[in-house]
Amino acid sequence: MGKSLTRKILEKHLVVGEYIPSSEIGIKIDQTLTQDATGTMAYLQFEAMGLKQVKTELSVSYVDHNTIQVGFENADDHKYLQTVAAKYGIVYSKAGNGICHQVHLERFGKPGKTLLGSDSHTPTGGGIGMIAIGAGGLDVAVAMGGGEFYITCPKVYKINLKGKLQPWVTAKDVVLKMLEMFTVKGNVGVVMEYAGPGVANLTVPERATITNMGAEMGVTTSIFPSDEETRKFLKAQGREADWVELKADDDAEYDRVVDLDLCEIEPLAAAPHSPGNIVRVSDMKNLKVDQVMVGSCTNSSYKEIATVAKIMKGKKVHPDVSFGVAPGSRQVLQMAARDGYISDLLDSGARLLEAACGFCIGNSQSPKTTAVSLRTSNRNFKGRSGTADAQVYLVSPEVAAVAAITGKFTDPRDAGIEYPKVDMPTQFLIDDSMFIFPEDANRSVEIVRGPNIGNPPVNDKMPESIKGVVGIKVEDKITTDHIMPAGARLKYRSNVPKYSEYVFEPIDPSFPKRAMEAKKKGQHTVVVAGESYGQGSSREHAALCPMYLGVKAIIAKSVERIHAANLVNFGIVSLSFKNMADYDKIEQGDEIEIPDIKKKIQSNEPVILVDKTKNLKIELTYNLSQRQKDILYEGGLLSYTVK
Ligand code: MIC
Ligand code: SF4
Repeated sequence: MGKSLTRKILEKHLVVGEYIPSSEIGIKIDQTLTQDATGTMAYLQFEAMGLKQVKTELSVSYVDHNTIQVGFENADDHKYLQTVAAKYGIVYSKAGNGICHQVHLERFGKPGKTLLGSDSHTPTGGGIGMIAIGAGGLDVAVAMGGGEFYITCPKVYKINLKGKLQPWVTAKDVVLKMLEMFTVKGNVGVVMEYAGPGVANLTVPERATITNMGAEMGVTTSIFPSDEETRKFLKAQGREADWVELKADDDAEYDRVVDLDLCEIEPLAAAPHSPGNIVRVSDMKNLKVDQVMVGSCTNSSYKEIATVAKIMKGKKVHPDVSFGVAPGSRQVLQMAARDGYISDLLDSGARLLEAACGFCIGNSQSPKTTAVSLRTSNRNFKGRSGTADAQVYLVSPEVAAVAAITGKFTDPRDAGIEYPKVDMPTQFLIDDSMFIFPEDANRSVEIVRGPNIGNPPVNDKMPESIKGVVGIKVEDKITTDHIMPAGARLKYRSNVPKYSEYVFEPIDPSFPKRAMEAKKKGQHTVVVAGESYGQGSSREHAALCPMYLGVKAIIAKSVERIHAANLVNFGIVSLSFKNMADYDKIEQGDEIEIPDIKKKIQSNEPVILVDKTKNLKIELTYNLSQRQKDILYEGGLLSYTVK
């Protein structure tokens, strides 16, 4: 039997373990990326490791999330990131240069390489044939130091693409279709590998849209082969030398094969409040729209911005709609300006937004109360837009543009507009002047730390027994946006004590005070959760800040991949129920004890939760490798790495 492309790349990078699906493997990381919101903590942790320089082939530090600069905090972080990059040999991409994933695809991604990024949408690189994985900042810091990255050796699903997309149907609809089929949970430890004759009909940015939003399925990553389209894209970026042909063997073995006919897909949307809540645009007809936002790392390439501009040309934005367009990178913005598309957009009444995450992370463009907002981004979790009761729908740029004109959800196929044809450029505008490339001479540079930048807190060693209280009980599908909100709170990422005041803010703002009081009394806090806990972003603050508040264990029906790894990295034990019905028996405020947890885990014995309030004993399970256990005993990866 032949090999999948995923297997070929992973085997080439394997440093620990064997390629046996479901076992833990350690892989070599060739490239890393960070963004400012997770990067500051990642570099503080890197500094704490005491190394002289990064050991990867390439590490890039992007500033794209927090470019609003209300107050001094963002600017302080940016200066810190710039100086730390110069010192350790990291490429620095200034604010305004674009969204990390879009820029990385344009300027640095290489087929066949591994990329680890402190952002959950790092799999965008899969569009160019990379194994690109999102992780917490501390894992990225370790990889920058030359350490391997650990994953569960994945199951590989072949998504066999056939046919061609019809006019007005886009790559966004393909990934929304995938989300309809696979949902947002239950895909942990899976890689989606796209193959088949339909692949050739998708450009690299279209493939990147699919691998980008594949993150919402909870998979390890998604990948496309590297073919003639990939060569053309890299050539147009002046990087043909980076191209290699890569594909699966014809007789490759897969864990599952699913056929997807591109001709049969129709315009789709993800309805509030989950990317997996898929509806047909044709069924949404006439729902009035208040806001339309085009951009984010999912849909902001040159072709997409040009297509939107062509739809808007000669037309006006509906009087009741606020329409914003954020190109994904400075390259996209410069080209769209040169080719007259920005002018067409402005003529129509569009608002030009910075080439950054902006509206997608909820730190700007919050819609009005109860607004219907159509966005081309990838997440519509409740409140993420900054407006708790806004109804956010995720759609393609085409559906977004047509709604901006009509003021309501409209099936673009029925709008009476001719489908705008935009060809992929054969030559992109290349201007790398907003990158600062490290020079050896700069290694003596002094790192600038503004008052917003603290030290990464270190945890105590694992206690023998956990004794305390159920600090909060939450339901299924709690995202990291619920645990650690971004938006207006984003500027406290470098200040853990302050940021910790907002843990679980959208669910129960009184949690941090309760947890802190318990901590002061010497009690531990545990969190009880339903299925798919920790969906969404890679932000390690969703583990780091609870750790700071004294959380020692999460007892959940299931935990998503990146968050599960972050919990281990910050010394929080992730436990599950042997009998899922026991979830219903525990309540917030219950006094609990998990006796001898350390010894039990060490000797692989079942762990028992004693609920003293209810007078109950509940059996808990765990799935930890020896390496993870050792990290937990030390209180987290930082202490384990520098010990
Ligand atoms: C997101 O889209 O949720 C973010 C903001 O990019 C996060 C990273 C972060 O919280 O800083 C992600 O996707 O990992
Ligand atoms: Fe930025 Fe949004 Fe992409 Fe996250 S999903 S990296 S916030 S554009």
